[in-house]
Amino acid sequence: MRILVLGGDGYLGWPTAMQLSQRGHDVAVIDNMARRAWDHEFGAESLVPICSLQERIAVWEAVSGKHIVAHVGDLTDYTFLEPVIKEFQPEAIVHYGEQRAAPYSMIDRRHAVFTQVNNIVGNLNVLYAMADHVPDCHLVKLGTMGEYGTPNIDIEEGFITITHKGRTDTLPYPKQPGSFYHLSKVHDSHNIMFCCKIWGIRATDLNQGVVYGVDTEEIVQDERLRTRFDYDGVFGTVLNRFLVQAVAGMPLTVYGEGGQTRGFLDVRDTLACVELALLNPAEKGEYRVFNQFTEQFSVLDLANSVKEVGKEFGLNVTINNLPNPRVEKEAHYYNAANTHLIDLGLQPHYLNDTLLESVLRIVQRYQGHIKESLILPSVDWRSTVNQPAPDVEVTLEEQQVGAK
Ligand code: NAD
Ligand code: USQ
Repeated sequence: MRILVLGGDGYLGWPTAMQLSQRGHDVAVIDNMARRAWDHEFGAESLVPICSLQERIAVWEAVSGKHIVAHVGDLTDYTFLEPVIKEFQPEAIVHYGEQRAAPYSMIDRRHAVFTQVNNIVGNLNVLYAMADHVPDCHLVKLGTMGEYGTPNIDIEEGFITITHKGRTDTLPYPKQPGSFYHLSKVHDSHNIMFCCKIWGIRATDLNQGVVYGVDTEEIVQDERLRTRFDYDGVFGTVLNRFLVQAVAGMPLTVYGEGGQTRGFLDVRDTLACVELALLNPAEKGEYRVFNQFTEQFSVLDLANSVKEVGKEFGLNVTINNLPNPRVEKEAHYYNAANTHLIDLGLQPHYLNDTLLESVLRIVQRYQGHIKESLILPSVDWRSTVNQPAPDVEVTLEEQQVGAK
């Protein structure tokens, strides 16, 4: 299959591109390297050093004999995107290429606007290019479990059947996202569903939970193939952050009570789910939603697991319940369905001590790179308004170009 991976330089996009090319697919990737530039705003970087996309592609070719084609450009720029899609004629597009951090989107107005423009316009451009040039292509779009929020009823996979005043219909599941980033994914979902309806596009929206882990079958073949590993207070996700904090000897940063419960999955299962969606495409005109996670944990559950495993490493791990910088429920009902991918054959890698130990070992290898100043949360949901305006209004793109 000819597969175009959008966001192919990112945490998930790069290992996905390698795995799909290993499986014999013809793979091209698009990325504008924005994720690397966003690090310059905070003086952050991936804990695990990562080579440039071009170097990783060259190493992958030497290791596997497989060639991945890279296109460096911005999805929001249709003059860049359209010819790539027109010429490559993808049979499937895996779309990871968005700004994905909730805290980044809550810094201030500029970051909120940037996140929504980047994500929604990029996604809309992809939909137009598909309709114009590859109408049979299957879009596999990464959405998020956070689109649903934390309702006091079971979460279904995208749709819910409701009887109201004696009439029954199956409708999109209500969305109550918790950040401008998560909202951008809701807006994407609506646009995709609409385009499936009006143009007959086929699409799978993967509502993914929080991903953890560092190793995939392909990555472990050469240290230069490693994917990024974020631990800072803006881009780091919770379990990856706790593992770094444990090694750094810093208390685990549980926000508030720690009863926040989310769906989680191993990075290897992200790749497996995407492959299952690709091999079992949506019908023409079909918009379907799979909830992509394998287990549910509360933040406190995770902190306690890291504390236990830390003991085996001789680490004295402590937990600090910080005032929650986010506006979210800290104790709530949470029960989400995730049967569609299991029905397609997903065999999950469940979180266990062996996995935690293997990530801890990688973190220990790069312990010297940990910047402790980046660990505490720096973005508060309540103070995203009334931020001092810059003297001269520059766009984030201009600021990032300046930082490079
Ligand atoms: P990432 O930030 O590491 O990778 C995203 C990549 O997209 C980056 O390399 C970035 O440069 C690129 N990109 C962003 N905007 C672009 C644009 N306009 N044009 C071209 N390239 C652009 O993120 P990730 O962790 O790999 O996540 C990938 C996707 O999966 C995201 O859409 C995210 O919302 C979703 N997701 C991630 C997680 C997680 O825990 N990491 C969980 C659920 C969903
Ligand atoms: N949390 C802590 N301490 C920390 C970091 C986070 O208690 O040090 C808490 C948060 O308050 C939140 C939960 O852990 O309740 C998850 O936070 P996170 O930063 O790990 O994940 P989130 O902001 O939800 O975003 C991540 C990815 C995003 C993806 C989402 C899936 O960055 O791209 O969409 O996970 S989901 O959570 O299902 O929406």
